[in-house]
Amino acid sequence: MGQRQVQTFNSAWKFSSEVHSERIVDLPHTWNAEDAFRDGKEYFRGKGTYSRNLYTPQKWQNKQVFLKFEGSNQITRLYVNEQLIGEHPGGYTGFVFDITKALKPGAENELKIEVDNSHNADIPPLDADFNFYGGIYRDLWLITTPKLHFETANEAAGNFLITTPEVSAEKATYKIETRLVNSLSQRISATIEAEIFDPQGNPFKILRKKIRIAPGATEAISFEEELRDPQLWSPARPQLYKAEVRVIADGEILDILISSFGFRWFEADPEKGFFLNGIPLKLIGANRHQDHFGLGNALPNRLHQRDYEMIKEMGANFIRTAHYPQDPEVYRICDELGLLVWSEVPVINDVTASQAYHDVSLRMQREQILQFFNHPSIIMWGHMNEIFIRLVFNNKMTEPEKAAKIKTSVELAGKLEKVTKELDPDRLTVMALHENELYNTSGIADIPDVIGWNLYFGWYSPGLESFGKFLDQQHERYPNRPLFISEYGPGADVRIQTTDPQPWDYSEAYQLKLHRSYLNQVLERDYVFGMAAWNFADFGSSFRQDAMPYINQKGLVNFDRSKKDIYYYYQARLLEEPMIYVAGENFQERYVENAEDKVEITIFSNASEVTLTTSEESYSAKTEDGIAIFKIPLPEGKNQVMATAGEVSHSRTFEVHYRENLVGRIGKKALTINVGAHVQYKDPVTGEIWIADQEYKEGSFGYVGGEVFQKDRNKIQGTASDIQGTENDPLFQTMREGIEAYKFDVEKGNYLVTLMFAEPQFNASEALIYNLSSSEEKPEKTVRSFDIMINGRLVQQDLNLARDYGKIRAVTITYEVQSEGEINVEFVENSGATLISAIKLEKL
Ligand code: GCB
Repeated sequence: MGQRQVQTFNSAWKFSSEVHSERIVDLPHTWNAEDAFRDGKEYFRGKGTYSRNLYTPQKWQNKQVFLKFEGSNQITRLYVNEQLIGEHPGGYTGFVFDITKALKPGAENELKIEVDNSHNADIPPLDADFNFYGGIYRDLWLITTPKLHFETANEAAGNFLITTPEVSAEKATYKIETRLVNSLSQRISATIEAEIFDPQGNPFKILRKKIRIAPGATEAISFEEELRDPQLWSPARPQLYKAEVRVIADGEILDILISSFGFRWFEADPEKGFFLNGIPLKLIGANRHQDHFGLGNALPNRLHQRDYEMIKEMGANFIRTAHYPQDPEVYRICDELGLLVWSEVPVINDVTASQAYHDVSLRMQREQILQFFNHPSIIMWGHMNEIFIRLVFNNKMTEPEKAAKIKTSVELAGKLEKVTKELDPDRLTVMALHENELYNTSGIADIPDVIGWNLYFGWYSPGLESFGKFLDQQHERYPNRPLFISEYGPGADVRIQTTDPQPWDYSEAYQLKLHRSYLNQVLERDYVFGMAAWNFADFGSSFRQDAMPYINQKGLVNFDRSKKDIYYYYQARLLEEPMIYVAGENFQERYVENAEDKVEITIFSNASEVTLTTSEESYSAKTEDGIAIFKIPLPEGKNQVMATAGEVSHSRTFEVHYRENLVGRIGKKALTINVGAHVQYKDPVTGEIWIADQEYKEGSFGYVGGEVFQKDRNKIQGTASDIQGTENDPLFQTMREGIEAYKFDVEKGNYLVTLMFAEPQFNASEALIYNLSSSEEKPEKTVRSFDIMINGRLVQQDLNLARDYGKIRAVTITYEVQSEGEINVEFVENSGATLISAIKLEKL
């Protein structure tokens, strides 16, 4: 047994800040778990203070005492007994402080940790599409060691390095590098041992070196060995070796460190793609952010593990820890599960020319590499993401300013590349680019080994098919560049459903359409060595205004990790074991015209043919790209269907409604319509389904006149603004403008008519930078006023939404109506165009 003692130091810290009164918290902790989703861009960015006492027993006098942070965002300052011990810039890598000298033995010692997440021009990221949650959001460790010990307070955060410079199926070499520190006041002789265990846990080698080390000195001791027939690490067989290094003096083991490692080799060929251990392997997976619903970035390890388990269960073999190094647990679990990793530092969107910014970026890269070096799962070190995106969209910068910015960005990329290769010549370097020629013309794309393209064709730029064309052009122009698709994906909100998906409608169906197309286009091209969906899960981004404000909804799973349909689609494309899934977890309520109109049911399966059975019939269909679509007649009411392929089956109940019968049933069930939208929307609180809109036809219901409202983005319907005063943003974001009437052919009786509106015209103070299209917001329309008549009676005169309620605010008005046999809601314009977002009709 060594004498090093390692324990978490997470419990019962006193926390306070300018905006938080003193309270006791446990780590991991962030102070932004709530306000980033309530206040948007105004979430608290400032200084938080954690304090507590540490009692140090007398016997600690012959120990070294360290505090190890796994991550704390973003500047951390540690004080012990009011003495400043040190400061660490950067929120995503670990660091260790040696606090031995500041401690009073046999006494209470005051610890104070200041953490500051204010914007800081010297620390990356300067800006990015995610939240910079403040706090000590990963585990904190208290470590005591004997005076003679392995180096702990360094950029490696105490890690020792295991390199595997040569690996083949027949033999491998491995090198173990340790650093020993003598904090004693005399010279001492010691033996350093390294013992190696095979993946089955059997010890098979002990290496030894003797050393004499001077007081106060730090010595590097390394071992190099060869091994026959290594048991290789791969996603299919993630076999891990283990190394234990020990310091022995006077026959006593003083210190021990342990690390897993593995043997594998790989290459990314610009023509043929990726090879692992000599075997071709297309890399398919996702990016992953580290935050979670309700918790911000302060996750218990179990939730980190669960994400990667879900990624593996999806059939993926790859993950990009976008956009920053993640919890140490992440790399450990990826080693164990067999996921290949691209890990990167958060140099994103913009850089400054300041020396300090460059230094911190380089330091982050050194820390990430040294801390996570031994993980066989990691194959690529990333060092920049879309570094020119701010510049490209900045119309205030002069040309010389732009040129200077480009120059410093290219210089920094060069420096990052150099540091990375010096520390780790055996892995690939990579950077992620957005769709812009500047990366080529500036030369920055020539710096790393491989290029990742973040491509949003079919979303920010038009045309799903443009994706493959773009890749072919790049490949032709730069045939020696291995290409990877580092991001792709549309926003998708499970409340929004349709069988007629369109770009920007946020439907799950459009998410399926886009991912399917991208998968096909990548699989057709050997030279693209892999792809990572954006993003594994929905994540917090305070400036976003999507279907859900402050959330980037491009996840394959929701922010709480409940699965979207697309997750199962990937299983159908990637899993080898038989799978089948009836899509539509959130699309169980189906509205079709009548008995002749068919219900569309989508099945995901990796079988070539699947069967769908209803209570009446059985149908079969071939799958294409993992999908079989059945269009079948179903009676109104609940219908259970079962999909089968060989041994596997899955069933789901769909509730079918015929639109032609809806007005006749208003007495039993209110009719709720998502006016101006081709999608249906489910309010998760009331359970109401706001059905897709339709034109009026006799005996039924629908709109008369007007057009679907289009605000921005290539004539995409609706607005993506955050509608105030509602959680049902999508319902208010789509609308019909210039509408003349909304009619229902109902029977005589008393009704409630609810009209819902939002004034969409306002000038967004900041355009969404990720909108890569060139369309501008239309100028503000100042006045919109209209009257509303129901069955010929004026119920609302001069409704001016902006004046009476404010812009982009949800407005709901319910009117009591007596009807002799129809309901006719007329909209009469005074100035500007009439407008309505949703309508609900209930019978009393
Ligand atoms: C990107 C960025 C990523 C964003 C994503 C998006 O290209 O690299 O950070 O979150 O686009 O959703 O717009």
